[in-house]
Amino acid sequence: MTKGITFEPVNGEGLRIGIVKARWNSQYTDPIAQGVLQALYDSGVLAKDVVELEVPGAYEVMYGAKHLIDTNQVDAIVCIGVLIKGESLHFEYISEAVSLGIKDLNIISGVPVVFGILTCLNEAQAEARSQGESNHGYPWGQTAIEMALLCKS
Ligand code: RBF
Repeated sequence: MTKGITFEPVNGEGLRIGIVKARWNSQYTDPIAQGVLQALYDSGVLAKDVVELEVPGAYEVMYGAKHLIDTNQVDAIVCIGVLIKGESLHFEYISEAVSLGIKDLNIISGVPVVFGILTCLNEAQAEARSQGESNHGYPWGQTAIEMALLCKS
């Protein structure tokens, strides 16, 4: 499915998984979220145990994830956002903030938070990483299950 990574089969039944998805670049974040969901269901996670949250942009996914953690709704979270480099410096600032923010949540909260943020130089890269066989959402869903099981072990 994705270059350089393999996953053992796991049983995700009973795990509660959060998906925090940015609406910015939704033509890419929507199929990525579908890929995450497919991985969760393929591993036995029940639909009733999936909490989906939408936020405006990638900068807001950290707050969304923190909210799910603070309200004890989930065992692991996948944050989904797609940043595409533009004319301004926003790409650099938002990418760094989100990367560090998700890192902080992992270290401080004890709930695994998957870095499902694409940082793309152009639309073609975003397209290639969010569609079909190379949709990164599927392995990010598998990662969430593996880390939730690790957390409970
Ligand atoms: N959010 C994204 O998720 N992806 C982007 O590529 C993106 N680019 C942005 C570019 C500019 C110039 C601005 C002002 C915002 C951008 N955002 C993007 C939105 C950002 O993540 C956030 O929602 C807003 O800055 C409000 O906090």
